[in-house]
Parts: sequence; structure tokens; C-alpha cells
Amino acid sequence: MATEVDALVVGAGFAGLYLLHRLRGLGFRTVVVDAADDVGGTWYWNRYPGARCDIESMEYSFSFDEDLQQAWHWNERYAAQPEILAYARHVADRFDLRRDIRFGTRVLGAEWDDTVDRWNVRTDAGDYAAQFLVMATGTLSAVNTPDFPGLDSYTGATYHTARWPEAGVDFTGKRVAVIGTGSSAIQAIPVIAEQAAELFVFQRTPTYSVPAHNGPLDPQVEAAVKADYAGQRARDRQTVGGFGSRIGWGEASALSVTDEEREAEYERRWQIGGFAFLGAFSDTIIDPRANEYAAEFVRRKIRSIVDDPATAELLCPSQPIGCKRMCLDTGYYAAYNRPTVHLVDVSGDPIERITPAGLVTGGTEYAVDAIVLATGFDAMTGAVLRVDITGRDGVTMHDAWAAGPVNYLGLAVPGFPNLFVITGPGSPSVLTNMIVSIEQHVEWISDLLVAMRAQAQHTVEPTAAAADAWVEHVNLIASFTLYPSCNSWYLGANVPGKPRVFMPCPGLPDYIARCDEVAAHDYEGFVLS
Ligand code: N01
Repeated sequence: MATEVDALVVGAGFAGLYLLHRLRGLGFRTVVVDAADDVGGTWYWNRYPGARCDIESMEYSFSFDEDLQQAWHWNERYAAQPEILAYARHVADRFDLRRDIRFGTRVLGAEWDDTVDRWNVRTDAGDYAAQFLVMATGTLSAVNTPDFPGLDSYTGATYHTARWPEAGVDFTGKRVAVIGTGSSAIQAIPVIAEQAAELFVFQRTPTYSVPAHNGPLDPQVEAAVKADYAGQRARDRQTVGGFGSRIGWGEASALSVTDEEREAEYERRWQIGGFAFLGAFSDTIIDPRANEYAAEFVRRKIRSIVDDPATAELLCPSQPIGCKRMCLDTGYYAAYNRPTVHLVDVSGDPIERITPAGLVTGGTEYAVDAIVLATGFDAMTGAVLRVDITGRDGVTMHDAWAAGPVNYLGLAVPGFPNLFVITGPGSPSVLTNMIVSIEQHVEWISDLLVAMRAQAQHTVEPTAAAADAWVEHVNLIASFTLYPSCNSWYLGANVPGKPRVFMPCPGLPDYIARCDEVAAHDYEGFVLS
């Protein structure tokens, strides 16, 4: 017998938590399911050494409750994974959310039933009949493990950064391989390097990283922000990525200033640390010449930090900065100055196979006690497509998205009534402070549900024309930027066979304005019935 609910939410990360709080408060019977044993989503799973948010803690937190944001104290400028998980747990307890969350429950499939306007949702712990189905499954949650031949034959220990053992791992005295040099690897490598006897980093593409300059949260910053928290949140929402209003985003072109002024601004922001660096000038991610100035500044920094010139050159990226997601680090480049840390270039000679003893590339076998896969995610679409979803007329999400994700406002898919995706493809999502985007989506969706209830409408679904126009719109905006110009997970390029489509929608303020406009015009582009 299926459990009847108004809304079934998949995922108990920040999106699921806020949805539950909000929908329950509005009188919708809501249940959240999550495969994990606790809340936290990405911060539940990503426990690798050094895991830390790269948005400042005063900004990477909920704004919906003034008492919450005033009461919570962050210890560091950038919060580490345990502190963010503690925050998620605090939110769950503070708003009494756990009683409507079913942990250890994996959704297997969902079928839309046109006869009763309900989603039949199958889980490994019972079924649900839900009027609304919300995929709060996260954008970076479906783990990507490359299909290395021989991986099963390996006799040492294997870890994926996004499935790290809760008890932690002690690498003291071990020979360790890390595959990948994205955000996860860049945080883990300096910490693993402190323990391991030898560390081999297998790099396919170097990435740009800027120092986080993390440290204890400055009490003066905390007091200043809390004195006008609502104001700061509102100002952040007006920035391109939903954060950084305190430091500010440069409005001048990098081409409009002298060499000395440009250098001074990069240096100033390098010293501040973090994504502020990308905001030095207005055209860093738009104009190739402006971008190259910033890229070359970082390359010079790499060469000045890394002692061995050959290693430094290998660490210098050639793609535009910001095209792949930039990283923040604490001692990443300096880790290569340890005699025990070795960079192995696999850009020309891929990892051929895994043997019982280690990895083979370029005809050399690297024997190691442990392999760390820092190989990322099937981003943005992976978590949705790993659930077997069937909409109207037996059309599956796999069919609907065969050539890339199709949706309207990144929120809803034609042919899949009453289904919403939080921070999915087609929305600013991963280009922003995720909590800002999550709050905007949750509030927009819950306002829609309230409007439907007031008008006695049972179903909502975008038109195919609205979705097609939206996909075209997102592609057009992306084409004005440098984002599509390199292989990145934004494009699905990291997963063999995945359609190459730039998935997120750049520009948060315009996106929010468009969502508000759609709502103000009786949800134009949607059919309510
Ligand atoms: O994953 P990634 P991630 N052979 O996809 C390499 C967020 N995040 O987990 O670049 C060899 O970035 C791959 O190489 P290439 C953040 O949004 C945030 O690090 O494809 N190498 C790449 O180097 C981030 O962007 C935080 O050539 C292979 C690496 O593995 C996103 O999550 C922290 C390979 C994967 O890097 C993903 O980050 C962590 C192969 N077959 C993550 N396959 C913070 O808030 C893949 N690679 C700080």
C-alpha cells in the first residue's frame, strides 16, 4: 500500500531540508527520502581529507530565518565539511524536520499516473503516491568512476573522494595514488601529502587554483555582516554568482586599465583569496584577452611557488581561467615541493590499466598501497537520470534528455507534470552560491504550489515550446562567455558518451528576474489544469 503525500522530495541536503520546512509550513503533507543515514547531502558524502566549502561560511548558509542566521556561529572563514554537516543537522533539529525524513531509502523509479494525477514512486523501503515529485538530488552527487581496465583486480585500498569512509583513512607510511586534479583533489592532496610516504598525483588537465587564505572567522566581519544580514543577502543575490558583494565584483574591463593597475588588482585579490580573484574585472570570463591576463598571472604564481621548473610547467593550465571551475586551495602548489610528492602527466599517455599492484601509464607501473579516485561526478543530469523516471505516455527522462537536458527555467520538464528539479541544468546552479540558488528555487516552487491550490489546479507542466525556447536562451547566453570553450563537467565532457551541452544558465540576477516575471504573468510557459 503506497503512502499518500502531497509532495515527495528526493534528497535531504540543503534543498530537501528547506523544501520540507517550507512546504510543511504551508500545509502540504511532505516526505523527504534519502539514501544516506543522515541529512547533509553533498556534505554527508564528501568527507575526504581537507573537504571544505569554497564559498565563505557567512554566505554559504540559509537566509530564510533571521534567528537562525543570527544564532549560528561559524568558526572559520571557509567552513570545513564537519562544520557544514553540523549546521545541516542543527537546521534539521531546530525546525523538527527529521520526523518527515526517511533515511536509508533509495528511490528506484517513479511513474506518472494520468488517471489520478499522481506520481507512483518506488523506493527500496516502500512506495509513495505523490501529487508532486521534487528532485532535490544535487548537481554533484552521482559519482563518476572511470572504467579503468583492471580496477577490480587491484589488491590495495580504493577510495572515491565523494564516498569517503566515515571513520577516515590513515595514509601514514603508505604509497598513495591520487587520480584527478579538480576541486576535491586539490583540497585532499596537501593533507594526504602530510601523511603519505610517497604520493603520486595523476594529472590529465591542470586546473587553476587560488589560495583560500582560510583562517578563524574574523569577529569584526561576523559582527558587521550580522548587523545587516538581510541587506548582505539581498546584495549577494544581485551579484552574478550570488556571493561576494562584500568584496565586490569589478566593473571595469581588464583591457581598459594599464598593465600596472591590472597587476595590482590581481595581486590585491590574490591576497584576499578565493573567487574574488575572478571578479577582478568584468570581462574575465567573456573576453579571451582579458582572460589570458588573469590566467597568466596565476601561471606566474605557480612558477613562483613550485621549486622544480618542470613540475611547475606541468601544473600550468592552458585553457581559459574559469572555463573549468576554478579551485581554492590551502597549500596545493606548495605540496609539490615535498620530495615525496610526484606529479605524473597522463594527458598524453592515459592511465592504461590498473594492475593488482597499482597503475600503469606510459609503460610504467606505479605500485601503490591505495588509490584515491578524485574523478568527480556525472554532474547536473546524473542524479536525475539514475532514477528511472517515466512521464506522460510512457516517455522516460532518458528519452526526453537523450540529446541533453530539456527543461523550462531549469525547473520543470515537458511531459513530466508536477515534477521539479532543484538547481538542475538550465538554472544558474553550479555557477552560483548553491544555497542562494536553492532558496530561490524552493521559494518559487512553493509559491507556485500555493497558487495552484488557491485556483484548485491539480497539474502543472511546461509547454514544449517554452522549454525549447529556454534551452535556446541558455545556449545563447553561454555562447557569449568562454565557458563552452574547454572540456569541463559543465558540458558533460568528463563522462564518456554524455551529450555535450553547456548545462548551467549563467547570470543569477537575470535568471531570478525571469522567474519572477513568469510567476507574475500567471506562470506563462506552463499549463495549469
Ligand atoms: O571533480 P572534477 P571534483 N583519467 O570533475 C580527472 C565541486 N566541489 O570532485 O579535468 C585521468 O572537477 C579530471 O581530469 P579532466 C566543484 O564544483 C566543490 O574535483 O577531466 N583523470 C579531473 O582532474 C567542483 O568543480 C568543492 O581532464 C581523470 C578530476 O579527475 C566539482 O565539485 C570541493 C579521469 C575530476 O575533477 C567537482 O569536483 C570539491 C581519467 N579517466 C568539489 N577521469 C568546494 O566547495 C576524470 N579525471 C571546495
